[in-house]
Amino acid sequence: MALIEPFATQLDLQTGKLSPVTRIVQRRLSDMRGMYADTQAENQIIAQEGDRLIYEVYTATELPEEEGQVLHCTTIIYPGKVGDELHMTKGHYHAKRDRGEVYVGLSGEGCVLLQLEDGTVRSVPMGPGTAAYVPPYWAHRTVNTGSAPFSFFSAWPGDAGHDYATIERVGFAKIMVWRDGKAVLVDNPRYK
Ligand code: S6P
Ligand code: ZN
Repeated sequence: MALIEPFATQLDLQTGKLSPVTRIVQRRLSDMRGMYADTQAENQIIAQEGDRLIYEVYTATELPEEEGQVLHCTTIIYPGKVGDELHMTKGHYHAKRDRGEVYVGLSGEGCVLLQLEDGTVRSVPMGPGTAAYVPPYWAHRTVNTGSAPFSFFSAWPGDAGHDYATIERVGFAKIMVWRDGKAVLVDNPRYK
């Protein structure tokens, strides 16, 4: 296993940004084609306002993706909706399904949606200071349920890996939508 020098990273608790930063991944609406339930709304946003920035992932230091390392980063999800569905991450299973993760809320309001392969879904609300546990076997996707950016810190085992393809294919059985002035979890009409 690689021997890493100890180091610290500065976390901005207001914005969720890390410094120094070596990699910022930006996910725009076009990177998530087909993930929001309302495809018409998705196409309309891209045609009328352009390719909206949905979320960013800040990584301070590239660590080897191997057993024993603890990978970590922050995510900032900007507020907004596609149709009535709230801005969210793509979501994934870990390639090694028996690897868990911890999320710590920094700013804004949101939730983590979790799903087992049999379609069981759970929703865990998050805000500043919430430590949410993502147990092994659960796919996870985070959602901004507020009107400000929602940011959180995450840490997971170095050998977990990421399986995006399964969620791209089947989706989540529930989606978080804005109805009557609040965020509610409803059945996903496009869940396969
Ligand atoms: C990694 C962890 C998070 C997400 C990030 C973006 O295991 O769960 O750091 O990568 O929140 O979400 P996604 O679904 O695009 O990776
Ligand atoms: Zn993960």
